[in-house]
Amino acid sequence: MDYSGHWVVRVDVQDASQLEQLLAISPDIWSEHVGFGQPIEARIPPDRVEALNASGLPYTILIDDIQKWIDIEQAARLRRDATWFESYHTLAEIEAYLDDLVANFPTLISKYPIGQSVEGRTIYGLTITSPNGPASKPAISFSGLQHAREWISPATVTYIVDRLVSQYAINPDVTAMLDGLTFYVAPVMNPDGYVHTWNGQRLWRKNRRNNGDGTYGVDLNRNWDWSWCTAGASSSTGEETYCGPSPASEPETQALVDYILDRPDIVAHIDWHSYSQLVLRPFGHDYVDPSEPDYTIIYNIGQDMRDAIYATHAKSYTHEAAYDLYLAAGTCQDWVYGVAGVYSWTIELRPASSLQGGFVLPPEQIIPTGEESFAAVRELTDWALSLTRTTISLPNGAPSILVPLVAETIDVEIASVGESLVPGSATLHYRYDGGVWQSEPLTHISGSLYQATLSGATCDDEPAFYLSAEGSASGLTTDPAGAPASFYAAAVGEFIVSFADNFETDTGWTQENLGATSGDWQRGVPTNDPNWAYGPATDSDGSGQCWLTENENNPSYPTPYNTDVDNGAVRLTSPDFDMSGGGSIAYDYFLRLTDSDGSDRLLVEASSNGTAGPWVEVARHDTDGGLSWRSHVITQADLAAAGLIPSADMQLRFTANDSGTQSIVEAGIDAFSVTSVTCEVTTCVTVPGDMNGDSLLDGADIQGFVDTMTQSPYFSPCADMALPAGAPIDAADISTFVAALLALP
Ligand code: 0X9
Ligand code: ZN
Repeated sequence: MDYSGHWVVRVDVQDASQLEQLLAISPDIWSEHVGFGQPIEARIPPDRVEALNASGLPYTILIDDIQKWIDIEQAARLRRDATWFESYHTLAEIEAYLDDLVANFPTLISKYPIGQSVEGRTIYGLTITSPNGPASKPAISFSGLQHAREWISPATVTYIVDRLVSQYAINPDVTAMLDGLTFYVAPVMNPDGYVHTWNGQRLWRKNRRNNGDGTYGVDLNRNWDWSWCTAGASSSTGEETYCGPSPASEPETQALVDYILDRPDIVAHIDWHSYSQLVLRPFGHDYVDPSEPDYTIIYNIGQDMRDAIYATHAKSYTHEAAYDLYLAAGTCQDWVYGVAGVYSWTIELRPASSLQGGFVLPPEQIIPTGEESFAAVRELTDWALSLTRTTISLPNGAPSILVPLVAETIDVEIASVGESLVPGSATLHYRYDGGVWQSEPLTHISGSLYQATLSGATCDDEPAFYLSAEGSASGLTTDPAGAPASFYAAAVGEFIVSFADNFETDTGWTQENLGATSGDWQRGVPTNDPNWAYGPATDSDGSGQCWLTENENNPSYPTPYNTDVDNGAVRLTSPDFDMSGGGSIAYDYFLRLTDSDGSDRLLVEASSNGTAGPWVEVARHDTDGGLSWRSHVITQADLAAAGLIPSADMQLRFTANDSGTQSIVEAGIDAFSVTSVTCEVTTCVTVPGDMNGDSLLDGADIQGFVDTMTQSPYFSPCADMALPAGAPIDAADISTFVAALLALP
């Protein structure tokens, strides 16, 4: 209830009729004792003032606006500890403070675990919204403290959270923000690192992963799966920007990945860092910008946030692309926009430079930093509050291959924010023959989850599909965008490993020395030479043997030893393998480099014409992987991009090169496999009506038969009961099929 304009008045009541008059006008007598000849205090709502004046009762106004007093009271209650934001706090203090907020405002904020750090600490998430407003609110998410030493980050995020919950129903802006939006907040993404900075290592940046080589920590803001470790990041464990052994290898990163992907209502994200006073928009891994219409929206919001910050305390923040600062790959901001499709920014908070303390910002600046940051968030919410959007996504992806004659179910997520989904508008559009699109409604499972079913396909089909839905305000949307011109296409068949080599036997690989003075490729069990700290301890797939650059197990040497490639290149070439049906090539590789300037590398080339070539580059590994094996897949798309047409006469070769200054180049190859797609449905030719391919005609074939007869475009030649199969199926096949079933013993 809003008491704006409500008065409290004092009336001297002389007799019963005056008392009656007052009781008729005021809904709420404040005095405890009511009688004649004594003053009575009563609340008068604004719409009763006229009646009060008309009554002729003499009165004095004691309070002219009750709401003002309530506001003051609330503000005081909420600032339970006025000094909280005047100093930085430990992890335990921050968590206790948030628990307190939850206890005080249980209808506005909740706190829950979203993951665990390397050292087993809980990473918390907060949901902040009001019980009022529409059912489908757009959401904004924040991540704080990826970098342990940036203490102003969780302080600012906590300030924003505090203000959102404590000003709700007091400040109309905040009320609108929580009525119209949801906020998902991870205030401390890197709890281990934060604790470490409170235990004497004030300038620690990374998480607290034990890298196993005496060094600690992965830079979480280089660990996200977006162009991972390709620029402005290091694969050396001891570096401040160590990207980790693989994308999202760190539980802290993964926790946030899941947190964001599980919440399709998120439309914008801010990753809070310090320092330099910057508002950074994507991308940062390379000199590329988001495409339109996103770019203009992201750009304009960035400008508005910068201006709002300046308007608060006249602090100049620079708004620019992240790549303008420096290239850095595998950052949160790029992943959030690039993978999750959520508009995202990195905000680097105060101070402007290290002259003002750098990461060690004086605590009296927490509140002003919080205030200007709140102003930036307020700008962002202005955009989000007017957003109406319906998005379709496939949480488990689109099938790239359909097993012949088997129906495939696809999960579809349809999320509407700021609007509702037009009932019955969720639709699958499909065609198997390149012709006209057919459509059928999706099946609603629960909440925003739907399912589409692609019926079974035959080998010569070319299944294609897309999805559409309609938002009540935004209209029709499709996935993929731009459908039906673009659509999902699937092959029909099954993946089979057509060539696999664990290097336990000689399958015909050849080694060639291109002028190196050492490091010839050799097949064998890694010697794990105690005097050579650069080789792998074991092979990758556990079979025992692999190929390594100089791995001497020659009995004529006193002890097994290992050494690397020097002063030139050594090449390992595969035997022929068949990829005429298309497919992909996978292998594990070991690459220890002490000079990662790009000239030392393991070059991977393919030929679709055997040894004769031409040889075309299909991959280039030039980052140091420490003592770990890594995996790589060369997809059919990679081959196509390199201009190679898969053939029955494929070969791959690996060239390890030590050029320029002499340095360590130790390379290995293991777990080599070629996977191709084949499609064969032949069993029904010998057993008409064998729909499931088990070479029997029995009750298990009934469903497939019915599907084939009833679900266009489900067509299986196996339903043709007249041999040879493949002729058109017709009603005569139904009676033959039924008769054959009835004749079963
Ligand atoms: O390097 C980072 O992770 C961020 N700066 S910080 O000083 N807080 O460490 C900035 C990342 C911004 N992205 C790019 N420059 N690509
Ligand atoms: Zn940072």
